[in-house]
Amino acid sequence: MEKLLPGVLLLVFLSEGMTHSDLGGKAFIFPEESNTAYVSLIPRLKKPLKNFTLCLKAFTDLSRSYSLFSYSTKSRDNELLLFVSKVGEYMLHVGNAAVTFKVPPSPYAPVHLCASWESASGIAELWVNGKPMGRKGLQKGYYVKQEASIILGQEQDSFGGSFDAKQSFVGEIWDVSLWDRVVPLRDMCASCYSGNVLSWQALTYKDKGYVVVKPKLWA
Ligand SMILES: *[C@@H]1O[C@H](CO)[C@@H](O)[C@H](O)[C@H]1NC(C)=O
Ligand SMILES: [Ca+2]
Repeated sequence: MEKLLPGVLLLVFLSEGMTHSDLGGKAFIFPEESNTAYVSLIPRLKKPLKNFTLCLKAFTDLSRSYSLFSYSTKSRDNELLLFVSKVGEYMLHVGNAAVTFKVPPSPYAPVHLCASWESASGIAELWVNGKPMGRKGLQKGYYVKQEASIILGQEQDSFGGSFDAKQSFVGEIWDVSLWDRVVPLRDMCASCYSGNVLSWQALTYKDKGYVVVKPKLWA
């Protein structure tokens, strides 16, 4: 009986317009600016996150601010947020606090981003295209709450909503993965995208508005 449960849950999701799919080799394209287009990701998460590693790849030619990964809970809209405030400035938010990483700007090229955070020390790392951008500390001792609304394409200012077109993502995102541990990023391979919380190869998601899935253009 217990073994049947994941299948039953999946059917419930699918009946609500969810897709469960191996997106290996594919990307989400957000073709135009809006406050209506987004992809909602369903995590496999049973406990709060004491540690995490988030990786994704993206291409955009935006020069304004935009959200790359917006994970909200009912009490904190920026529970786990990866946000670009301007070209070359990446902000990682944990529990509504934030640190900024300055990255040599290389606009108009695809990026492979990995961010990790450890509760015990509060230390956050950002790696861009396999290179470290330093370490900063925030929210030492905090746990990232588990009842999440995870959205690509828009930045949430409330649980599942309050989007601003001027913070929307326009471009392509692929190979999104989330682990419930700190994965050593020095060894992170470009094709590692099977996180145990979110896996690009077994992704449960729901897309809304103008979002297109196509074969990816970059590795
Ligand atoms: C989180 O990371 C710390 C140190 O890196 C480790 O000691 C701890 O067991 C981890 N906690 C979980 C729940 O994985
Ligand atoms: Ca927000």
